Amino acid sequence: MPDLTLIVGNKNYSSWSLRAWLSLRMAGLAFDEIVIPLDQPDTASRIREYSLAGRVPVLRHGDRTIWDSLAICEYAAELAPDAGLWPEDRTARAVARAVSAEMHSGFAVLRGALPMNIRADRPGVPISDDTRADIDRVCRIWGDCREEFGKDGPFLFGPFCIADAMFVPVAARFRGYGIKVDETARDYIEAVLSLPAMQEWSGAAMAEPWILESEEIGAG
Ligand SMILES: N[C@@H](CCC(=O)N[C@@H](CS)C(=O)NCC(=O)O)C(=O)O
Repeated sequence: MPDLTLIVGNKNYSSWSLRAWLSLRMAGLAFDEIVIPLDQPDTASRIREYSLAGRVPVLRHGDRTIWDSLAICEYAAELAPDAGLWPEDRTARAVARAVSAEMHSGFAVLRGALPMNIRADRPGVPISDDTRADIDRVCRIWGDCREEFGKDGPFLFGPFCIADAMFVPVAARFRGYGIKVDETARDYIEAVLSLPAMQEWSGAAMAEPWILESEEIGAG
């Protein structure tokens, strides 16, 4: 059994943590977890005990540290090569990597305007044109992947893969803020949020005591 520990932020708010956690879970890897709540006086010092980059998620494997969500997802794929965390087909795999990288490095407007908040049930938050453009781009990615590569399952490339882990926090945002999307996107959101592992994460998020005002848009 690998000696793995994943350090994550609050499950309700930490979208990057969710991506890494879900990849490890879907790979079938056993791991311990440590939750470090964000925006607390000791958050920075607690994260720096594990990573000088000062961000979660962080994966510890024995005395080795892997930081950054996408690097952790890649590491999970290498530890569990039979788990299918990347598509087998080379073209599908290249596109899966491209859309994962696009999520990892982009969508700053969407991420800022609609912070991940698993507990949120707030349809009707105002959406700017720039946010709508990011939403439309995400839906286009989902539609194109589903159409070209998704015939063998309900996820972007059929069976679950890292690209789904990268987009699952966006699916949670769209549901939580009642974002209007097309039918393909609606079905995809339902599929990823219904994953038992995702239900497990959401249940833990709901039970957390911390409320971060900066992330609670459209509240009250
Ligand atoms: N590029 C990094 C981003 C990680 C990141 O920004 N994590 C946030 C939480 S979701 C964080 O650690 N924030 C630290 C803080 O707020 O003090 C990754 O993909 O892992």
